Amino acid sequence: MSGSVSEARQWGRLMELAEIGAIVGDRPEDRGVNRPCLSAGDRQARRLMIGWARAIGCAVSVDAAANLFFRREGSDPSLAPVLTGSHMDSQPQGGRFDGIWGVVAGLEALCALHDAGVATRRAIELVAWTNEEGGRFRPGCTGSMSWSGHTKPAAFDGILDPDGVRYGDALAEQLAAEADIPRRALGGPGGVVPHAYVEAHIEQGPILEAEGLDIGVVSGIQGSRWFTVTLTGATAHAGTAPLRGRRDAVQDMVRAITALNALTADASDTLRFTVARIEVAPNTSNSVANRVRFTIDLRHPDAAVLREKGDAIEATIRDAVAHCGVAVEENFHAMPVVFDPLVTGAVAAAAAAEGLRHRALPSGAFHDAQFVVPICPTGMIFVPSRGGISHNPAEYSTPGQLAAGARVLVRSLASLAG
Ligand code: HGY
Ligand code: MN
Ligand code: MN
Repeated sequence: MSGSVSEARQWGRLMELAEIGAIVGDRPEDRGVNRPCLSAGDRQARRLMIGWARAIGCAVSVDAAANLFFRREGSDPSLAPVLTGSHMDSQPQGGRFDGIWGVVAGLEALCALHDAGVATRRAIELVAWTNEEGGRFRPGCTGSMSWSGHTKPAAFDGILDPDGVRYGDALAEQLAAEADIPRRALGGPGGVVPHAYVEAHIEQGPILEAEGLDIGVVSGIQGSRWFTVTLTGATAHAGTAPLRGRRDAVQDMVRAITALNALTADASDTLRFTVARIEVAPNTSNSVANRVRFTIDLRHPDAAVLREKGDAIEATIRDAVAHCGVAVEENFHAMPVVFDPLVTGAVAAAAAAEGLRHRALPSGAFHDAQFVVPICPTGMIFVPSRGGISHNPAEYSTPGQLAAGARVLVRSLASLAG
């Protein structure tokens, strides 16, 4: 039935979805998307998916976290379903494939099974997780963390986006706009536990392309910790206030980041330390900044290193800051995970059956799969990213690479679903 995967149908759908929130990157040929979660564009894209899924008889449902599910029945309803999926939201300067390909590939797999007239014993469900990126509302993976019981959904309600919109209100707006779609219970302990979960995703790194490979059999995901740091000083006149008495939040941010660079220095270039979102107040050129808020994204595959370095962040900042008040809040902590041989084995066998060059590969990016691991056997499929570029409109994978990924996905799902 992998022969029923249609490269043209999958690519056509991806390009149609890429029109929603379309943006152009640094070069005219870099066509990306800015499609935040829980937005009108997100709902428009979801309606496209709903139409395509209903056309092959899938049942559609949405849970209280606005995770969107498409279900293809199996021959034995008493068996737990196999789950596949990814996310439809993008970074503000996102690409046309991060997340959304995994959802479209899951639909392509269901269409291939439908076209081939293949019945699986287990139902297969496709999910579009809410807010994987954390681009609009920090942190990411709020949909899969709610579904898996990792975090109580209400814990996210007070998060504000850059325009001051509450997550809880944006979620309510999404659920109201999709009131016509049947509801389903949140998953995890309270709901139906899937038999297995497979997520197809672009690699977002350079390895598959550099090694001339077609498929990554993802072995696991490194750990991530996110922090928000707030420095509070005193504003003053840039022309009249002597330097010695200032409580300059920007200068203290520089001191703090310099000290954090030393804390996280790693000659092996394994650790990932990123400061990329900075808010300054009053943000005028001739008033000393009295408040700075900046984010920290810290990652490492070894839980002990992640713990040691992450736990040292607050003290490092307090020691480095000279004049300002310091507040450090940790708002995301995803432990490193190792995927289950039941799924990695199915993916490797599927790639081999398709005659595709493949290897085991860890993920540097986090994914919703990270939060499904404690619920059921979980794994992922990677396809190459051109130049390893992602979170950038220049992100690209070819129609053929994505079709090969969909063929491996449908084979993996069919074998796991019997
Ligand atoms: O940041 C990440 O790792 C994911 O791509 N959102
Ligand atoms: Mn992603
Ligand atoms: Mn991403």
